[in-house]
Amino acid sequence: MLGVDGYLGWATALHLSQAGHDVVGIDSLVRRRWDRECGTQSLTPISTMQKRVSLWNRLTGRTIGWRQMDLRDARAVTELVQEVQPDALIHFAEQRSAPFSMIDLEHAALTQTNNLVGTLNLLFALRDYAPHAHLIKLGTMGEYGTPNIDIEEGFLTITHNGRQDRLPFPMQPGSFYHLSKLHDSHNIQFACRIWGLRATDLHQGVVYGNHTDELALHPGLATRFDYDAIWGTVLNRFCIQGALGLPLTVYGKGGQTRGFLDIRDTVACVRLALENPAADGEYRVFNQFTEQFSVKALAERVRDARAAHGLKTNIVHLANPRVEREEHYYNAKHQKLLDLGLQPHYLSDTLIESVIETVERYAPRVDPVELEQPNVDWRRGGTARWQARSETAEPVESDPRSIVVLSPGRKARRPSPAADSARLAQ
Ligand code: NAD
Ligand code: USQ
Repeated sequence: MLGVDGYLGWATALHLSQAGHDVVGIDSLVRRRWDRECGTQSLTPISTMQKRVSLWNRLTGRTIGWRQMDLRDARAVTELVQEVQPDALIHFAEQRSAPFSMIDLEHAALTQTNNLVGTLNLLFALRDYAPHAHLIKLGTMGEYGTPNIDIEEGFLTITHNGRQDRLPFPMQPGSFYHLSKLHDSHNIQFACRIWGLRATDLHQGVVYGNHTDELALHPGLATRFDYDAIWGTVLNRFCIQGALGLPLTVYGKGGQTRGFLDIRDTVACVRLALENPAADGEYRVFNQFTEQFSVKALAERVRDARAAHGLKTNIVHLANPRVEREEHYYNAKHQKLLDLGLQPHYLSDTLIESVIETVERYAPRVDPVELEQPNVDWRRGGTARWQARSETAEPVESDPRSIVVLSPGRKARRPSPAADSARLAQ
């Protein structure tokens, strides 16, 4: 399990461990460092990996192995695969924020080198030491963009000049982050074709929620939960804005439509892919989401859930910091995981209310500024607010292996405003 310290990686590790799988968790903990750089922190306090895995062991008797490792380190990755001889590699370990990747050249290059080099290292290690292991890679629905035709699951049958072929679906990603996922997809597909590796590329939609059966066992098992303008995803942000009585920030007209899923379905989908592996040489794509919504419709759902308790919520339309279609056709297929037995948890008012309850518990940790305005613009990069933060922030990278050249003008480390995160970080 790669990326085990993250929002989804930790929840999935617990779910698979509970289901009887032997899990070894890997993470470089770089996300905790990126949080310090961005001045952001998880809404829920997250404990160190050592504490979380030992608590899990105490509560359930199950063991999750834990190793700190950077996937960009080819030798470490090779030795890991050689030693562990995994049946499957579940790969969550990437820079996953679209705004982060659009701040400037440094962050775009960091995103793409981190994501592509890590995945390439895994592919070569699999080729040499575990060619039959199943690679389960977290990709994204954002690889497709918003075409004016139905979105298929990875491939499209095309007739051209009287001839027909089944070809990769045409992709139009919407950020340097989303592009990194597409480049990964190409590399993985190529490795399956030339080396006979097997892989499932899970094109996942936007995830919401912070409860699974396993996470609910103890507050010390909590997974991270982001709400800020860099890392927070839209429904999680709306729930948190709503809980605090702040306006819900719809970017532009709000007709942007995306696939969404509950975190309980993320963990179930990964398990389904794991327990129903791709064949040797097969590269397959599952579109991993359960419902599609426009951003505006989501804001209205949150407003209505609060109105049921007599609470008033405003929806504001901010100038869109992203370059994206705000009104468009969207119809994405998502049948393959249902065929494997997925039983979706559809968006409910209870879910919205349960997130709101979590927010109320941790309200003192919220920085409301993070909920007001976006701080990255797709056309110009980091805004004045971002620039002001980065003047005093810890550098993005301190690793000598980094390929990215840091831009000049970074200053010394500042005391982190995210005091709890820093204390909890290893
Ligand atoms: P996250 O940032 O919470 O977790 C990612 C983890 O990967 C972090 O703990 C980070 O430290 C680790 N990591 C990053 N680069 C690494 C490297 N080079 N070596 C080792 N560890 C590294 O992100 P998340 O929300 O849990 O997302 C997990 C995956 O799912 C990502 O690949 C993301 O693109 C994908 N995804 C997420 C969502 C969502 O809504 N959260 C939706 C679709 C797809
Ligand atoms: N949006 C708002 N208001 C906000 C925040 C976002 O209107 O306050 C809008 C955005 O403009 C966008 C949509 O909501 O149209 C989704 O934005 P997001 O930040 O929730 O999601 P995105 O940037 O696409 O990225 C997230 C995860 C990423 C994952 C992706 C899945 O961070 O890792 O790959 O969702 S998908 O969107 O299907 O590509």
